[in-house]
Amino acid sequence: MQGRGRGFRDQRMTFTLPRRGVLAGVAAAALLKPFGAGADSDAQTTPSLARIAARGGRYYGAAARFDQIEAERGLGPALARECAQLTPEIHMKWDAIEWHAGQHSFEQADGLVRFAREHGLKVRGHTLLWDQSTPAWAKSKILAGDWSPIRRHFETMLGRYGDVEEWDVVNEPIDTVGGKGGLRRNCFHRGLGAGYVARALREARSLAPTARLLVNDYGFDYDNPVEEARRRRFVKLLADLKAEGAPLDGVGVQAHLDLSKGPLKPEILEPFFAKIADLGLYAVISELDVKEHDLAAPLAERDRRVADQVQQYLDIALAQPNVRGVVTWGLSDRHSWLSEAGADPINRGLPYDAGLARKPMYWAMRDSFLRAHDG
Ligand code: 9MR
Repeated sequence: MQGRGRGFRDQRMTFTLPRRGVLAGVAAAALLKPFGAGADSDAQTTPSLARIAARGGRYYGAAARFDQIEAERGLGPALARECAQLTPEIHMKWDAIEWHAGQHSFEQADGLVRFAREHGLKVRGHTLLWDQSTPAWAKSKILAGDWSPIRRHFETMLGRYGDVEEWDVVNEPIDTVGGKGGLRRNCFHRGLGAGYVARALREARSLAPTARLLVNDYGFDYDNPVEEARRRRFVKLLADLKAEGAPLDGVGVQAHLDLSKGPLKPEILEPFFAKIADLGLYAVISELDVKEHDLAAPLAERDRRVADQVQQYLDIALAQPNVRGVVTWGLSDRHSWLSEAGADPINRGLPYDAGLARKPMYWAMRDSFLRAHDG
């Protein structure tokens, strides 16, 4: 999937914004700016998403790539302005760090960490264990029952990035369709058994005594049988981990929203977050974005649908005291994983458009934070 997201087309168009607070006029002006045209004129005066989120003790962050920050004028300043935190979209994954056994490539991860530090941003660790980003050499050892590559990888990452306060330790362990007992048949499960999640948490804790340790997964958002089963199995996994004393602090709820999946329902989502809270865990909305359903609809309508979905989701999520942060999976549509290379039109499921102007999803997020925090 790497290298996608280049389907850039100038999207400067005029349309009527839905009401988005007092800044709607400013937003309309921002929508007309081309990518890299410099800061929006209001950028210095409008509180950023990070500052608005911080009013409720929460953080706002975005997934980012150092190569894109270097290549795209305007992206770095926008990230630095809006975010309190960056999640490396790919650079801290095992295959990005150690494609060949013992040969480490830290340049991109270090670059992102340096950029974050220079701008006073935190970094979320993403992700220590994910089947899809495990290099082939490590997979074959793990499949043979060997834990030692995991231990060494954790030592490397938690040692080098000791400043990181929050780690996705295990990514995407749930699979209620093709899994075994609802757990994904990944290399860890197949080689090491279902106990790998707890063992990974313990290993991480031994190397990072003060970091917050999370399990991160997707597919919990909608009212359908598959996602209902996924919610149940996820909560059971969390309960089992807590019951056996595994050092788990929180969960990442990815929230890759999808407009083809129907309405979001408070009666589905609220109990889900409440069950997580009952286990003494906090939650981060860790990869928020929206996959569009009808890319042929008029632009204003597309943006309205995306913004409405985000607003509905965040109004529910931010009413939960245990939701501590929101991360969008990228800042600008130009770099979204949802737009394959050359896609035309591109998906518009992030707060900034491809020209790096704020769009209705941005104002929806802002309004949800304000409603949750200021009443
Ligand atoms: O957005 C990421 C994409 O650029 C990478 O090619 C891919 C593989 O490393 O990972 C994508 O991010 C995924 C995240 O790490 C875990 N949840 C699903 C995300 C989208 O696939």
